[in-house]
Amino acid sequence: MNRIAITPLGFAVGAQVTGLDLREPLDDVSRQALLQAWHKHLVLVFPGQDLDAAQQIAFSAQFGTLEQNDFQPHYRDPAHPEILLVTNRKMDGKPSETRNTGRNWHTDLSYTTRPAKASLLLCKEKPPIGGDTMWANMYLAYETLSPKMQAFIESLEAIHDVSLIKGIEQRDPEKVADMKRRNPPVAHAVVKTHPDTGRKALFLGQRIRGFVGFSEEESAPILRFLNEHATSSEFVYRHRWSVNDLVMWDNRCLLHVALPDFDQTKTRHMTRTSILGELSGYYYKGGDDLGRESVLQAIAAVS
Ligand SMILES: O=C(O)CCC(=O)C(=O)O
Ligand SMILES: [Fe+2]
Repeated sequence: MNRIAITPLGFAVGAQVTGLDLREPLDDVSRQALLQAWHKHLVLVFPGQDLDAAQQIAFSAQFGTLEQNDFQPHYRDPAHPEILLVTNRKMDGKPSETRNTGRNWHTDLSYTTRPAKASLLLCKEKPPIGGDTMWANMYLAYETLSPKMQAFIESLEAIHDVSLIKGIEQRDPEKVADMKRRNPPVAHAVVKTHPDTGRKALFLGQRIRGFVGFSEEESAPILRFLNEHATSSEFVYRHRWSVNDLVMWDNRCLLHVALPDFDQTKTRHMTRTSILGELSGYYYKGGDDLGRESVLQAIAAVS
């Protein structure tokens, strides 16, 4: 019989889970205990889990249907489409395309109409210092806004754009063009209700180009305020990886960012699985936002 121990790691986010061998299937009691801890702590860290690709896939699949990474097919493990390689190991003799994955605050696959429900990232190799990842609690970010601001953003929709992935311009232009073709901009509500907990959370990040119906000039300061607030240090947990840490997080109530705080000549190799989320949002065709220039022209026309 497994003896699960759950120890909080941060004030706002994060708990460590020991007492489980993730190579073994979960029994119902353990699965329920994990889900309960996950809904409470949002990020679960399982240290000492030396899983191969098939074992990571099998563990992840106990929480839902796995993403096959069709949104970003160039970066998956050729032998296992469920595994995305987040690595700075050279691939085919060239610098890896995913060496700078996750360098701005984001939710996985927010630029699609099916943002990931969860992601599970396993550390296979890491530099001696740094290469940390941070997560921010979007329930607290929402709940600590004033009632007036909550009311203001209730109907706000943000336009998520794959081309705002930080460092995307350093990737192979042909692959990037293909990513953009596959992923036209998508509008998502800024406030979403978590389907399991019923709590409201902010759905934000730095891959947003503005708000539907707002001009760029109007959007920018609102977005900056909301992102700064959402990633305040009170809401953040910063994880220092050890090899064989598996970290499972809930994308529906978190933002995360991968820090470049390490010697890039040292290997950092991570494998990620993601769980399919619910369909949400819509492809944004644009056109209904009035730019500042057009407003000024409209005024000139009537005055
Ligand atoms: O490499 C990391 O620490 C996280 C990268 C990332 O954003 C992800 O795998 O979703
Ligand atoms: Fe990510």
